[in-house]
Amino acid sequence: MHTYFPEVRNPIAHEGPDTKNPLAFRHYHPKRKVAGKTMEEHLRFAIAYWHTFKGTGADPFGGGVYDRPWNRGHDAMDIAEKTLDAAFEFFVKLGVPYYCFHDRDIAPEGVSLADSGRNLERIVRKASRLQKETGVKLLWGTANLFSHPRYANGAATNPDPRVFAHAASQIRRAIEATIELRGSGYVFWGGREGYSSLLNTDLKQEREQLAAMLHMAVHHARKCGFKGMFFIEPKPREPSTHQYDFDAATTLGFLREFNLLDDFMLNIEANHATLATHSFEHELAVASAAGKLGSLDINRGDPSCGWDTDQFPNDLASATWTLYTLLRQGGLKYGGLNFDAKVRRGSFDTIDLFHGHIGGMDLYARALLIADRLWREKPLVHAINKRYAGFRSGMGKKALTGKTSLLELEKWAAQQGEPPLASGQQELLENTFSRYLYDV
Ligand code: XLS
Ligand code: NI
Ligand code: NI
Repeated sequence: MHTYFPEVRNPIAHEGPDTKNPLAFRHYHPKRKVAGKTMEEHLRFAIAYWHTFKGTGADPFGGGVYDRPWNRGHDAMDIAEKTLDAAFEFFVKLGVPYYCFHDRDIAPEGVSLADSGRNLERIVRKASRLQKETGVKLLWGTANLFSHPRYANGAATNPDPRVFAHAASQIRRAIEATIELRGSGYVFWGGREGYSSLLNTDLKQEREQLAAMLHMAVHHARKCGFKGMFFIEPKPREPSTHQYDFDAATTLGFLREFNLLDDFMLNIEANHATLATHSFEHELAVASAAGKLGSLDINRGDPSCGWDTDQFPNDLASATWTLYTLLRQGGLKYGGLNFDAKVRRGSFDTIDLFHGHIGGMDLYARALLIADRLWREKPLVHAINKRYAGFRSGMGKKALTGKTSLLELEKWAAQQGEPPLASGQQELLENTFSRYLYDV
């Protein structure tokens, strides 16, 4: 059988923290038990098909640079089939349980809606067979509603209902492909669901159009038996100047306003948080506090570069906090940790794809061990419980449960006198966190 990654002869193995082998895991040990589950079950790693197999190295200043062996064939479908073979070889050699795709990543757009649909169906049949053969599963599917010129002014938010209808068709087929491949989620990321000028935009109507599309998508998927979760992936801008799914808080408000909260959770991406001038940790906290943290795109941005650089994650503190947040909320049921990361323009070799993912997997495996300890020993939980203890009884509790009034509180405040100043102890807690990161 043809191999696309001959440099990697065997599946990547766990060799322990001291190994110098760049094609081995130092921390990721899929079957290792942590807090009652295996590492694999906690982390639910997924490969982003678009970056890893369809990425060309293009950036805003230059076109594609990579020469991938799977990208040569006699027509677009031949290339799509080869790419799928390469992808499954990669999944198996890396040992990841999941992958994610857009419809147009796995199958090319045809000359008509029906032709595109046939292309997708053919590739889905092959993917289904490869999934059965390898045990690799689909985490989530989505539709690419941003690359084709027809979507330049939006997909669901396009002023032309004919474009809206094209998007509807793509979403319908992408949902059915996701169901066929037993994906546990379906993602909406709306890069062109936004605007660049208010002079030509009816913002109120565009948001209503988007909500109408989402309602139809849910209705269709449920009718077809989809039991998984829908996700919205917030991003503030790029490619549109202003996107309606700006950040976690904005998106939660949108879902609530249009009565979509029951079927949706959020897919939070690290790099999108950076673009929204939030930290990844902030976005995770907002989503998790609402009970809506469903899935994660674990790349990283570059604060000095204003676009979605989608680099592989390498920050242990951020990864630890991420896993701590997940342990605290009891994990992810439908989603996982999707890399949504790409190698740099100058990283021409296919082996660079392995290095990027191995590093990211090891980082998160190590973070899991630290987060588990932090969650078991609970130094931060104790500090926070102590800090808010006043609200657990007496007048604090009455206030929180709506059983008092401004007047009663005023009387109580007068009785209590000036409250003593209590330190937030941020430095102490930062030291505690660092101790777990580096010393234990
Ligand atoms: C782009 C998004 C995209 C989504 C899927 O910025 O991150 O890759 O994850 O459409
Ligand atoms: Ni993403
Ligand atoms: Ni992104």
